[in-house]
Order: sequence, then C-alpha cells, then structure tokens
Amino acid sequence: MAAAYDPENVFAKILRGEIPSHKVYEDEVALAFMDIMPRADGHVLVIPKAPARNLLDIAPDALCALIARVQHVAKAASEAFAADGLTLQQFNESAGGQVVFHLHFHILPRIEGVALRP
Ligand code: DGP
Repeated sequence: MAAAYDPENVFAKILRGEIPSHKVYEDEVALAFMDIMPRADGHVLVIPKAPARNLLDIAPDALCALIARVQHVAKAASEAFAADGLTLQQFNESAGGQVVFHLHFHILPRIEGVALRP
C-alpha cells in the first residue's frame, strides 16, 4: 500500500475546480460533495483538501481533523434525509475496493428496511 499520490485523480480535479461537483460542505480541512453514483439517498463523500492517497497516507492529527468533519457532515445528512441510521465506508487500494485514489469517506444515510443500491 505504498503507491504514490497521483494529483491527476478525479477528486484532486474536483478540489482544483477542474471537474464540477455538488458541494455540501467546505472548510480549510475538508470538502464534502454528493457521490455521482449514489448507493443511498444523501450519499455524500468527505475528502481532505491535503493530498492523501488513503487512510495510511495521512498524519494522525490530520485524520482527527478530517473525521470531525465527517461527523459534522454525517449529522447534517442524517437530518436532511430523515435517516434511521448511517453507514460509513472507507476503502483502501484496489484490493480493498478503492477506485479513486484520494482518501475519502462515504456517508450513507440509511432508512430502516431499505438496502443500499449496488
Ligand atoms: P471508491 O474509491 O471505491 O470509494 O469509489 C469512489 C466513489 O467516487 C464512487 O462511489 C463514485 C464516486 N465518484 C467517482 N467519480 C466521481 C466524480 O467525478 N464525481 C463525484 N461526485 N463522485 C465520483
């Protein structure tokens, strides 16, 4: 899991404004935007503004700052979508299910009895 960060990944392009996104939260640490292939209503991605390929590629203090933003956005998404629960997902490297190689957390508001879309 030691591959280098590629600044041409799609989320880096979103951060630079080269690709449009539906932003729902932004500060100096993080950006949150709607997933283009939502697996639940209100499926949001939270990414750090600083380059980090995955969970193992970020300093612990930066991760603490980022996870605070994840919690903030998760609360807002849960309220906005009247969720009964919440699923948080985070994938690392191809073997771990990661497709875009800029660290991100999936926030998936959940409704009782409603499965995630594939
Ligand atoms: P993964 O790396 O497996 O966590 O999946 C990447 C996620 O990013 C997937 O749910 C789809 C989403 N995604 C990929 N490209 C774009 C994009 O250009 N815009 C947005 N908003 N989401 C994207």
